[in-house]
Amino acid sequence: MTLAQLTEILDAAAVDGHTVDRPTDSIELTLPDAYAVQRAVIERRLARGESSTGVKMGFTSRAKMVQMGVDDVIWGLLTDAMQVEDGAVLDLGGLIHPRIEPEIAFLIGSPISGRITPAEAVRSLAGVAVAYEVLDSRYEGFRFTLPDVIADNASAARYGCGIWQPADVRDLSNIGLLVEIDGRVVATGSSAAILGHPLRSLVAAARLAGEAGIALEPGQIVLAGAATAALPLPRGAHVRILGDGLGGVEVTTR
Ligand code: OOG
Ligand code: MG
Repeated sequence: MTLAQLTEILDAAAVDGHTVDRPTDSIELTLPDAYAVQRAVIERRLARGESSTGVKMGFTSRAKMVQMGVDDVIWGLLTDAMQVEDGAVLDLGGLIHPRIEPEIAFLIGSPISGRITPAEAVRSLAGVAVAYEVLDSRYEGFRFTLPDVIADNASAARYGCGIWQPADVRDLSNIGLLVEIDGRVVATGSSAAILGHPLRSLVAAARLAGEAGIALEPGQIVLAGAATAALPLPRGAHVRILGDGLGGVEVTTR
């Protein structure tokens, strides 16, 4: 299997919602190869008319590293087709085995790339919001190695953000996060779970952008990574994510 073939296979799998074999079961896939495939999959989507909306960080919390059995921070690329408006109904029809996780989202206000400090990261922001990510690994049972999941765009499927709040007026180090499904609290966590401070995830995103030879641009979003393990997302559910002093975001599935 060539990288071009793998790109086509993973693109089709994400579009129609079917599982595929893990590439590392049959070929050797280096991390740079895996990122090249991830980029090529997204380029196919952009060529079909989608637009880039930012990046998502993965495995920035211990809860996620332990749940998925990997231990390196990665990223995936977001497009407008993955974006869900706050309060909207999300059709899970095209997804395989969706999971939802609570996140903190950053809105970029001025370009960042390469090595920056947390203080520079916060100054680059136009806003911060409570968010969720809907994951849908294209591998059976959400089982993968690091190169597999990177090639599969870090399991990205959908995401939604609450109302943007000013980022520089509050301490983001320990924001309590709560996930409710149908009015019942099903998970709680803290933004501190994200690399000890979610701004570190933004710093890591800028570093990965620098390594990829790009910048995170004004208007783009950075999902900082989940603060808890991901939860199975059923149809017909009303999910609400609340962040202490940061508002919330809601979605209803069908
Ligand atoms: C990979 C994506 C990880 C996060 O927030 O840590 C991720 C997966 O768990 O399938 O999005
Ligand atoms: Mg995530």
